[in-house]
Amino acid sequence: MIQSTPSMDAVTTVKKWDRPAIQALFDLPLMDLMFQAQTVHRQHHTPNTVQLSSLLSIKTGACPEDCKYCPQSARYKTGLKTERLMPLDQIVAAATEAKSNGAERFCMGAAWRTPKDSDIEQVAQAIAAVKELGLETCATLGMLKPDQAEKLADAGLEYYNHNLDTSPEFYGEIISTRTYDDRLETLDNVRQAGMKVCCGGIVGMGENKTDRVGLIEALANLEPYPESVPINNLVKVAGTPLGELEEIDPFDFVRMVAVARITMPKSWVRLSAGREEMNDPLQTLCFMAGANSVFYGDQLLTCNNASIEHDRGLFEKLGINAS
Ligand code: SAM
Ligand code: DTB
Ligand code: SF4
Repeated sequence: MIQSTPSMDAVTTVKKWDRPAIQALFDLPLMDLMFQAQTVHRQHHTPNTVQLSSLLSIKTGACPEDCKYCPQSARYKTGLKTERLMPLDQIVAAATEAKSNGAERFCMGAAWRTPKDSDIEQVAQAIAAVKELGLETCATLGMLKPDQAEKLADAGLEYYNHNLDTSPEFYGEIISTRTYDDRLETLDNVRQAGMKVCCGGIVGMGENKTDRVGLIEALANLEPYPESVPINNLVKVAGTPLGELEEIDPFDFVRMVAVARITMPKSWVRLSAGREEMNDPLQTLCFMAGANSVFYGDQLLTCNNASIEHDRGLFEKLGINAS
């Protein structure tokens, strides 16, 4: 649905999705929204198929940023054991195991504000080694400068994950140590280097419904929109400022997935953090809403994920092909 008004036609930056159009999707009766999302999904993707991506924290904790949701920030006492950059052989061993468990993509995450150039050299080696195993590669290492993005692309990195997290107006309530524009700049550097963008956000951080509209607006109007869109349900970690928040209405989470699917029809929409806390019917609604990728493996970065055994059982029950 291309939105345009006479005044917008006059400028070059015509928005593909404006807030009223996105809000109208959120306001649909749930069955109508689900029908539209499933229809769009089937126009662009193989039905009953979910992509599996495994995560590994290659540098854990002691992060200087203050993201209020994150157990890895040095500012919060979460009891997390910090770890320096993981040696190459351990990364390769974890990737080998992920592949043998059935993962197609392998994502390496590091608790950095921004990597040092020496870190980039080491991660570049890991990327090349993981690619050699026949896995798709993804990394999330914090903010990147243009030359760092180029080095990662040269090493064979296919996707870079860097989330906008929430709407521009709510963002300041969650993070003060880097701006929305900083994030957009990194995303631009990733694009310029020729990599695919994995960019999404977190639901359940105390944002209001308009903030979810604002996040979708920011994502869907990126040029081009991200190839991969992780929708995380906040994992409430004790010791973080958001550790005691109330659960959001599960149908609101499903709506977020459906609106992401409709507004970014060709993307992988990834049902990301928070699946361990979701029951099977809720996850099933998310797949119906167009989620077609999950993080697979017993751990996310530092938090538990739905177990491999449980996921295999769920996919079997639903007739989902997963790889
Ligand atoms: N430090 C890098 C950065 O922030 O870009 C990479 C790692 S960071 C942990 C990757 C993403 O994980 C964050 O952008 C956030 O969206 C997500 N995340 C972190 N903690 C989370 C939590 N408790 N619940 C849900 N998602 C979370
Ligand atoms: C994303 O959007 N979600 C993943 C991935 N990108 C790197 C991370 C979720 C982290 C959840 C908290 C943890 O395990 O530390
Ligand atoms: Fe650091 Fe990333 Fe966690 Fe923010 S989300 S505190 S940048 S590891």
